[in-house]
Amino acid sequence: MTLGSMKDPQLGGSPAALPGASLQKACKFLVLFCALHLCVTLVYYMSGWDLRIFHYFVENQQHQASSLINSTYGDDMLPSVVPSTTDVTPAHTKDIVGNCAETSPLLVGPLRVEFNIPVEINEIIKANPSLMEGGRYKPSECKALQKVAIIIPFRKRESHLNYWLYYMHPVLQRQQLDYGVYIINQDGSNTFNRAKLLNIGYMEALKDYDYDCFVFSDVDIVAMDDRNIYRCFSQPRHISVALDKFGFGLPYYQYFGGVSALSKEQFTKINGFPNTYWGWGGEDDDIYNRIASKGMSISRPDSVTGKCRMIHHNRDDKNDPNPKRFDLIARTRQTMNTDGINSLSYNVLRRENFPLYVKITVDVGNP
Ligand SMILES: *[C@@H]1O[C@H](CO)[C@@H](O)[C@H](O)[C@H]1NC(C)=O
Ligand SMILES: [Mn+2]
Repeated sequence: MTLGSMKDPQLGGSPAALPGASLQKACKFLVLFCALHLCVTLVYYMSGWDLRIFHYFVENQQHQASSLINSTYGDDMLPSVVPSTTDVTPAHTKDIVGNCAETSPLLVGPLRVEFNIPVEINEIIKANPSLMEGGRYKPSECKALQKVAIIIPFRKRESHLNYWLYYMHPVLQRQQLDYGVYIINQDGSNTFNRAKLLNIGYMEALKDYDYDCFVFSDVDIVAMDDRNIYRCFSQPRHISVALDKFGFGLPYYQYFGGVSALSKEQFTKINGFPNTYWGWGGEDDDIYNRIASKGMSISRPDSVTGKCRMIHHNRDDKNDPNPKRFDLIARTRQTMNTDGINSLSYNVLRRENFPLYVKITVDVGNP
């Protein structure tokens, strides 16, 4: 036997003891190696499932989850969590010549984003000669895979909007999207209603074009990597998963604020967003609850691709934390069928086509 004939200098005992000891050692090593291999395989297998497992957990816990997290930690002292990466890229059905590639060849990856030098609207217009009026774009080199309406709730944030346009228009063009930018401007000085403005953006964008995907973005958040595609996925997409404000992670696992994307089907399935959240906070948690209650999960990019910068600012006037938000998010399941796109009422006061965006000024009413 070859094993038995091997010399082991550490075992200086009688020659007869050698074969047994070596065999035992080899077997131990083999068993250890197998166990290690099994563990590694198991960890890899499990990591692909953690979102789904968490989703079931959250479904049962959702009434407390969000409220507990935000009331325990202060608004600016939230712990960061590395987001998980379980996106399901929609299956490629057919590859007709002329369709844009699944991954745009124009992407460059990480981007430098700074907010220290104010940008002029005219230089942004000059830098984006391929844009059509109203901030519309369509790639000329291929047929875009999705028609995306970018909806931005707004009130008196001109300088933030300029930064957003300056950084995001080139990114969206490199992503080869057929897109349009809609600024939904809340008229007057009543309490702000972000989610209602998002619902209005959905309705108004559809009057322009047959959009199939809706990206809902805060005006003060810019992507730091153009591989973070502003498009829809087989599950509702959370885009701003690694904000600098939260240490480039999620403030809590169910966080769905900042920038997100829902297809027309996904949006319709949850009856759109709530209209009843006046003031700051909770509306994004309500949207999360709607998605979870319809059995959908959240698709997210990894925490490197998902890096985003937020412009620092003081709390706006008439956007104080909504004291009712915790009670509201506890009742999403009961209210979502009657509060949403099917109960939306508003008045459009102005619709203006600017070179870089469409601005729709609306009266959203009062609490
Ligand atoms: C919790 O904090 C996040 C991050 O600031 C915010 O988006 C969300 O609306 C808050 N939720 C509640 C219930 O306050
Ligand atoms: Mn902000």
